Amino acid sequence: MTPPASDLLLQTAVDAARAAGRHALQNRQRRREYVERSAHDVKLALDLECQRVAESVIARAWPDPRILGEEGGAGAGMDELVWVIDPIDGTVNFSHGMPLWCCSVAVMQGGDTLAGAVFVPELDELYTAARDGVSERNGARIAVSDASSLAEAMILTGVSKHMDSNPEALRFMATIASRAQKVRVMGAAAVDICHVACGRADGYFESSIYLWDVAAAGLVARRAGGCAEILESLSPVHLRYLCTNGRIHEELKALVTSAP
Ligand code: LIP
Repeated sequence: MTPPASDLLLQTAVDAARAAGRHALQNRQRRREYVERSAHDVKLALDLECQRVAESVIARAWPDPRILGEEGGAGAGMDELVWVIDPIDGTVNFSHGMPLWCCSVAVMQGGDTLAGAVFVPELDELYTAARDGVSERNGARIAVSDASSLAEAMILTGVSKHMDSNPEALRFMATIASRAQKVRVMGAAAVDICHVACGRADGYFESSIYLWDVAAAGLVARRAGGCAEILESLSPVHLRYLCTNGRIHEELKALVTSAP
């Protein structure tokens, strides 16, 4: 199936991410209404509500959409459009009142992201890209940094919510920290990757992350001149993922793929 024009898809992704973000922001006082809690993660009533808000915006524009996201959804054939939603990426940040969290909406077909929007409500920043366009923040074009070695690079990373069964994130962090200028853990993968896209950071790596965390932001980074790739698929939606400004890509990739 030939996909619809990417500007139409992007507009829906923007509308859905903004609507979900507004809902979360307006209900910030309910940020500790937990649906589930585990040692290193939370699921909030607002995660579920924001997912429903995003889905209803998408369904108004594209009837009977296929949805895949942190809060559930069905698989789809290679040819079908799939809307990939993370209603609140950085849920733990959000639950503490930390402003680094976002709503991420991507539309994919056969493994390619056609358009994506990442809305960071508390910074009032909207990152967008379509696969045949440029990346923008609040309508202004953005570009990756020009750092050309790890020694001058700030690398963002994350600690898996499955820490207990998967402590390797800390080993990766130690390895990267020994070579980069600085390593930071900010707590919201999509925001991290958008920060690489606009040059505030030079790279992002996570050993255990999900498709809905990276689908929209990865396209934003690519269309801003960066390089984003799945290093390993741990399942169809569970990934080892690397995104950089392009210039440090091979150096960081060699480091994380040879890390003990
Ligand atoms: C979170 C990520 C974070 C990562 C966590 C988690 P959530 O997403 O964005 O950077 O380190 O493991 O996956 O669960 O808040 O959408």
